[in-house]
Amino acid sequence: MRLFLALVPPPALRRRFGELADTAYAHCSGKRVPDDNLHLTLAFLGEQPERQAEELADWLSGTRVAPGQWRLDRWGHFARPGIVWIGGEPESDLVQLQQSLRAELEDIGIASQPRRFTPHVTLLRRAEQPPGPSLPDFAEDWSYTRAALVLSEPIGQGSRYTPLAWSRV
Ligand code: 2AM
Repeated sequence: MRLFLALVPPPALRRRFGELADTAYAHCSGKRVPDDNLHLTLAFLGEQPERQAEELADWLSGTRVAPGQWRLDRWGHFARPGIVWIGGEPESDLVQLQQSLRAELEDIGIASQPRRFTPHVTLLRRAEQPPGPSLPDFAEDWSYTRAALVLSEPIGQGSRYTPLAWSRV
């Protein structure tokens, strides 16, 4: 089972991210992430056996994530996979959150990626162009209280994401 830990945006924010994905697509082309799949990855866990997935779900259900607010106000780009994303200040509370989850995962014997974390929400993959200055300014605040353990399954050309467990609030 391919698993990751993520923050999942509430519906109104997801729609707003979807609008930004449309805007990015109009400028950069590539493969737009469907609204249902828009998220922030906190830890990519890779392939895990079913029993490990159950243990992870138990662990996360008993774990509290420090609630926080994240301001997204900039376009970003990872050149190699052609990823266009939105994000914010590189030094946010999310970095501490990612590091503490990574450490807790290590304690229960699970390695996760990435080691160096740039908080971002991927909007496009395999973009033909990087985001340029013609993209509009924006600012969105994301108040988060919990993280999800998400199952990723291939469907057609893309992936289906299904939350399996949530952290305690
Ligand atoms: P990203 O798109 O937000 O950058 C589910 O597959 C999520 O896990 C993806 O959205 C991707 O995050 C992240 N991911 C996939 N493969 C990964 C890898 N090898 N290392 C780190 N993160 C990965």
